[in-house]
Amino acid sequence: MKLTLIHPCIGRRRGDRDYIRTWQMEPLPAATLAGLTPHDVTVRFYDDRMETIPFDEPTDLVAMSIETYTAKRAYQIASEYRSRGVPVVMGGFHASLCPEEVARYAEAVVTGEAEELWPRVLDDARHDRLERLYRSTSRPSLAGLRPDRSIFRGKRYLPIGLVEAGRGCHFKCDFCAVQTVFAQTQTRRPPDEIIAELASIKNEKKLFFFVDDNITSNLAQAKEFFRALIPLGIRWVGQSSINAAHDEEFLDLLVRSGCQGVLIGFESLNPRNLAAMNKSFNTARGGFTQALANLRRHRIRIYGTFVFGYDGDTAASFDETVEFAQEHAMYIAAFNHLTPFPGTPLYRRLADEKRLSYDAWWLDDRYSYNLIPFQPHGMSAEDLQRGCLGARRKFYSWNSILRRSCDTVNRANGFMWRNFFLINALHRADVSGRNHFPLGDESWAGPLLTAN
Ligand code: B12
Repeated sequence: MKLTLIHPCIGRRRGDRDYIRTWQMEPLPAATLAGLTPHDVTVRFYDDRMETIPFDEPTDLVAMSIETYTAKRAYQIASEYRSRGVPVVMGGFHASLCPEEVARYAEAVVTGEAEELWPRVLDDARHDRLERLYRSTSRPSLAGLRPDRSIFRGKRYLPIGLVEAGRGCHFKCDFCAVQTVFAQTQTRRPPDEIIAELASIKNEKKLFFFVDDNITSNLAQAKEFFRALIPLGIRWVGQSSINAAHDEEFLDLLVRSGCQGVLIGFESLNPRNLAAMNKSFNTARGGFTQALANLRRHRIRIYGTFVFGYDGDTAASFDETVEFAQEHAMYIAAFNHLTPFPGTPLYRRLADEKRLSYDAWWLDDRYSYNLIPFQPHGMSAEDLQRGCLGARRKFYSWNSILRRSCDTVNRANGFMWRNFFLINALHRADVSGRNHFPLGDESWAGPLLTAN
């Protein structure tokens, strides 16, 4: 049996081959599926972000992982294969959030995690009896997880090793697809298995990215893992909630285990906005100022993420927020507009308030990256869009990059300082590169092939 795994891109401008460089990392969902696939199945993998998919190459089954932003492109790719008689299976976040929609463009849809279901799906495909919907009803154990990274050989990824230590987060932020899909639960891999995986790829990567939604979701387990990590001597970055920054033992272990920086979702400087998104825990124990001072004392670099468009935001919010990120000399930062992902409490609230501007923004031909898919309060959609773009331009201006590069934490070691310039330059280029990036390939012609 021949299986073709595809990682779809968000889209592509007509006639263009370029894709957003800062997003070109090794996709773990594909490696995870390859690792769960029996050895008698021949696996091929194509990354739509960086190579042309050979639709005419013979294959028995195509499998794709789809996110809301990549759904439209995935349906285009599926139409190509399905018109050639090849069955397509889709899974991933968007499939879990809207299985009915996805089922229109695929022979089979898998919701939730693949670990327990994937062998059955393959067996059903082999015997020509694919079911329309496979639902993972409980959280599988992550013990024994072995992503197969051989599928990435020869491709042009950023030189960062992506590894999972756990999945999910216990917080209930109203905008977050993760809390919806994993029902506010978190599962973790046994530390010795993560260490073995890291050791096997340690020589190929200079920096690791633990892709956990919130590596500190269970602080006690995180500490146990960081202790086990110390002897390995790797450099790593990850995503954390701010509450962990108030725990001295945690911060100490973070540094000793090789952590170079953490992504923290600050989201907003406005407590009213934080309350609306169910993220008031951000203001606990001295809030941002105290947390940032603690992180600075331990020389942890910050990737701050901010969101604009909650009802408390005004025209002044953009400058205030960028100045805050600059004042704290954040290594990098993201300034995104609020995005209603289907299935989230936020999406339901905006739908109830009749504030969504499209039936399904991710499929609408009028929609492109950075357009605001809902009606904000306190400013127009255009002002919100301009404000986000302006914030990114200001934070990634050469002046701001240079000033932040002089910060003692950002230049605390040569490796991260050299990378500071590289990463900031990439993000600077992507500010314009992302703007109005199309969803779906603009040069793809023809109607999407639906199942019924
Ligand atoms: C790492 C990461 C990134 C990396 C990209 C990594 C890469 N390889 O290129 C970076 C930082 C670049 C990134 C960028 C973005 N990301 Co991101 N990212 C993640 C993160 C944290 C981890 C992804 C991962 O590798 N997980 C490990 C894999 C193994 O787990 P998994 O994806 O859950 O897969 C399991 C199941 O879902 C299922 N499954 C998945 N696919 C398939 C397919 C089949 C056929 C089957 C059977 C099963 C199956 O089985 C897997 C194993 O159990 C996720 C959150 C998360 N928990 O997944 C967000 C997440 C995927 N990102 C998200 C978003 C919004 C984005 C951006 C749009 C952000 C932005 N505005 O800039 C961009 C878009 C990039 C793009 N698509 O081109 C959202 C997507 C939400 C949604 N509704 O689609 C997520 C869920 C975060 C969130 N909190 O909402 N991201």
